[in-house]
Amino acid sequence: MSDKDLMLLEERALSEIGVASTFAALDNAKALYLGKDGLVTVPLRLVKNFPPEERRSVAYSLNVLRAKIECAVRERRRFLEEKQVSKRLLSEAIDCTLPARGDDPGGYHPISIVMRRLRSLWHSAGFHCISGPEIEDEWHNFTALNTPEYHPARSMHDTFYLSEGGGLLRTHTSPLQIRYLLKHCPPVRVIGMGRVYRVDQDATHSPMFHQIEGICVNNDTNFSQLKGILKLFIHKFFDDDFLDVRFRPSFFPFTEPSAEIDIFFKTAQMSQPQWLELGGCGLINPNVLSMCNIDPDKYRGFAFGLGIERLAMLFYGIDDLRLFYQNDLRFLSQFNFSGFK
Ligand code: FA5
Repeated sequence: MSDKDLMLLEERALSEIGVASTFAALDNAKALYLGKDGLVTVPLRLVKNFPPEERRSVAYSLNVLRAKIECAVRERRRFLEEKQVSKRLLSEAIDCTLPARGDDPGGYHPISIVMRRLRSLWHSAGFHCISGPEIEDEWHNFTALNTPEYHPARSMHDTFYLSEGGGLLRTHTSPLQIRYLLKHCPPVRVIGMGRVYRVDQDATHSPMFHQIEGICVNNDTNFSQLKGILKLFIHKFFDDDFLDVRFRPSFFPFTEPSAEIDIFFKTAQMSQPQWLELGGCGLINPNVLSMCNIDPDKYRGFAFGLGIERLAMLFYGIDDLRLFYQNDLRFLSQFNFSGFK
């Protein structure tokens, strides 16, 4: 191999390595010259066949060339690495001079707005607010509410049972009656609100929804008081003193007599007003009072339970309850200038 051949080989190798623009191209260039069958490796291997007087100088020149190529590869690799880092830094740079994303302070969810309004309305009627656990036991959710095991009413409340500990997600807020009455003597006048769970899902039913429970126990509580206060509440809530309210006979194991509360209402989607159900109510069943160690001969009570999503849907004219839980800001942001505070 002549000096000229070596010079040409060096020129070609250094120029190919110098223009390699990716790590893969650089590896290929290195392999072409220094790989197992590379253009420098093969002559180096064959040096032993050269005449003795040439062998030393050819081997020396090839080794120098190999060292130069290795050095050029190292330098090019460092260059590519630096380029990669600066590209990344540039793409991840934060421009502190850009305007902020917006000054939207956020707001209450429509269900929270309605719950705040409910709390304030009932508070003004002398009811204070209580709360209870969402994970209940069968005794508080069913048995103490006069719904013994195998009672057909339990099947209507098919719920989510916990695999350990025998707990379940409460199907209604009525266990609050038991929890509160076990610890407090009459007179009692409270409301409780919160999440409840059922195996239900369509445009007007959700597997998780909210209820408000009202409980009143005293020695002269009666059905007229229940009707009066619910009617007053509905008129105030919908801000309409002429709204028709109907108490339709019904059945709940924990109240006797029991009724469904309906209002004659027209939403934007309806051509005619219709009777729409808000919830259930009744006089607390004497068995429930006895379960809570309250003498049913001395005290009587009323209770009611209303669906909060139902109230919110009617109030705002929303026809699909699922909208409340899709976290769509275009929907949610409409409620924070509604006048509710
Ligand atoms: C009850 O849950 C009784 N605990 C109410 C009660 C309390 C009666 C105290 C007597 C005394 P009901 O299953 O009907 O009743 O539910 C009450 C309201 O919750 C319904 O009228 C409806 O407004 C709402 N509701 C029921 N299921 C759903 C659901 N899956 N999604 C949204 N709202 C619902």
